Amino acid sequence: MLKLQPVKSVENISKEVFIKKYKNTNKPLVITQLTKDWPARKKWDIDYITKVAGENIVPLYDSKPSTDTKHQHAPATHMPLKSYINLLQKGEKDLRMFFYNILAEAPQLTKDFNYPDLGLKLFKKLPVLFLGGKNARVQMHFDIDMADILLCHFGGEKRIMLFPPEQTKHIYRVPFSFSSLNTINYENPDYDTYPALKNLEGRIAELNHGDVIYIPSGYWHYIMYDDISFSMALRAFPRKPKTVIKLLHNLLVVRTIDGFMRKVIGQSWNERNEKRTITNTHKHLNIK
Ligand SMILES: O=C(O)CCC(=O)C(=O)O
Repeated sequence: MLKLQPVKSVENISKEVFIKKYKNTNKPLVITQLTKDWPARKKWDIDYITKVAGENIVPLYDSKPSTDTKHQHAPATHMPLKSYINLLQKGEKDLRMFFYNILAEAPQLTKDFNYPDLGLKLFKKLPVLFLGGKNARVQMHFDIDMADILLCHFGGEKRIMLFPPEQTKHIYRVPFSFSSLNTINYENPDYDTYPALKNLEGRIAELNHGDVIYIPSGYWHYIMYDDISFSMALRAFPRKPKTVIKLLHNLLVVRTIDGFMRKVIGQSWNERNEKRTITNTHKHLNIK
């Protein structure tokens, strides 16, 4: 098992304490009662979402690595939300709804929550939903936009592993991507093949209906759905110059080079990056 400590959990927190102890120090936190007065806490479940947005055609993503010239974040398929939920209820676990903008696509839902004042400058145009089935997994990644995130969870349980940016050297980041090697099983790591994982240290949280987790900018996260459930992410874009530069670098340099090389050389670009992941990670590593 990986070295994982629980994420600290509180019922509520003042803005001042949140800024001092969590935002300024980049530490994750679960807040269980932040959504206490939101209508969403009473209303939001799978049936309600189906009632409100069931007819919407939604893009769905699978966990297969892109092995050709296609963009690595292209949707696998599209279908009405109600058909997708039907599939989940029959046991589908690979297809996930990802970064679905509810302000644009299901604006009725925006009446059911508010933007908490914790000292994060939350961007009100981008409340996005993530939905997955029982046993779905979200590959280890960090968010390209380097946002601070409040992930507000509804429905059943899910668990999330979190690793600060300083742990990147142990995580097998694939060059020109924002994810790690998708052959790694973080729940049952193969230390013979991936010895750097022995040095990896992170945190784990269990999220239940109504819980909110603060994911600081640049944190790696891996998500395990234990039930059909969904989360809404509220995000605050970076303001510190160093982090803004990282965001621009991710968007304009890393993503552009990757997109270009995939188009031009396709699968051999992917293979080259997978090999480099191992050599880069093992090169400087002092395995304990
Ligand atoms: O909860 C999920 O399914 C994914 C959330 C996520 O990866 C994110 O907010 O970046």
